[in-house]
Amino acid sequence: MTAVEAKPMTTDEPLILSETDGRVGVIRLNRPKVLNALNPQLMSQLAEQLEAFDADDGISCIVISGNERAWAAGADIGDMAKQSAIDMYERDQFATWDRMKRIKKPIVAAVSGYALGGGCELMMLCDVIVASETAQIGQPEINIGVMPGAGGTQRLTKAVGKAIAMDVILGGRFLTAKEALQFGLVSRVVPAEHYFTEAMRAAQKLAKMPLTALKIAKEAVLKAHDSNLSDGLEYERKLFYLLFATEDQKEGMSAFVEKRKPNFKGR
Ligand code: DAK
Repeated sequence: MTAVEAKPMTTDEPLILSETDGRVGVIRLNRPKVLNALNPQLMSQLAEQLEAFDADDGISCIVISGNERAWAAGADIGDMAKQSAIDMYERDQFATWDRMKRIKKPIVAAVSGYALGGGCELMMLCDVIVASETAQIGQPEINIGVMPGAGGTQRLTKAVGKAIAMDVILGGRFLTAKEALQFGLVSRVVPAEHYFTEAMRAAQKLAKMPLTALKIAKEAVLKAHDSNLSDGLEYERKLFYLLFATEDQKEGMSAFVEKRKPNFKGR
C-alpha cells in the first residue's frame, strides 16, 4: 500500500494513518492507548482525509479501520468531562460529523473489538460494515450520565428496531458481532484474523464498480432512512433515470449484450 502524505498533526503520534491500495483509500484510527477514543482533533483529521479521498479521482472506495482491540470506544470522555454545555455548543462538533455524512463514495468499516458510543455512531455512518467476531457494539453513554448525540438514537433504532435499541441505549447493553449481524446492524462477521482482509476485499470489489452508479446508489439507499416509501421510490426513480446519462451505463449494457467484460471509466 502507498502511504498518503501525512496530515498536519497536533500531537507526536498521528491520530489517523492514511494509505492507498489501488483505488481504495484506507484510514486507520490511531489512538490505541485510549482504545481509539474520538477527540475533536481526530474527528477533524478524519473528516479532512475522507473529503480528500472523496475528491481524489484515483480513489473509488474508502476503508476505515481501528485495531484489533478497538474500532473506537467512543468520544474521548476525558476531553468531554471538562466541557460545559456552552463549550460544547461553541465547538460545534456536529459540523465535523455532518462533513462525514456528505461523503459520496462508499465507506467500508473494518470493525474489531469495541465499537461504543461515538464509535458505534461512526460505524453506522459507514456503508458496508465488516465486523470481526470479537466486535462488541453498544451505546453506553447512559453509564456516564448522557445519551447518544451523534445519531445513535436514530440510526441504531432504524437499523435494529425499537426493542433492541432501547435495550442497548437505556441499558448500556453491548451487542456481540453475531447479534449485530442478526439485527441487521453489520453487513458481515468474519473470524478475528480476517476482518481487515475481508474489509479490503469488499472495498476492492466496490472499487471496480462504475463509480457514478456507486455514489448514486449509496445516495438512494441512504434516502430510505429519512423518507417514506412513496417519496423514496420517487427519488430512486429519478436517480435511476440519471444513470442513463453516464458512459458507464452504455458500456455496462453493451458489454453484457456483447458477452464481454465491461471497461468502466467512472463517468
Ligand atoms: N474516552 C477516553 N478514554 C478511554 C475511552 C473513552 N471513551 N475508552 C477507554 N479509554 C481509555 C481508558 O481510560 C484506559 O486508559 P488508561 O487508564 O490506560 O490511561 C484505556 O483506554 C484502556 O481502557 P480500559 O482500561 O478501561 O480497558 P478495559 O478493557 O478494561 O475496558 C471498555 C474497555 C471499552 C469497556 C472501557 O474502557 C469503557 O467502558 N470505555 C468507555 C466506553 C464509553 O462509555 N463510551 C461512550 C463514551 S461517550 C458528539 C459526538 C459523539 C459523542 C458525543 C458528542 N458531538 C458531535 C458533540 C459520543 C459520546 C460518547 O461516545
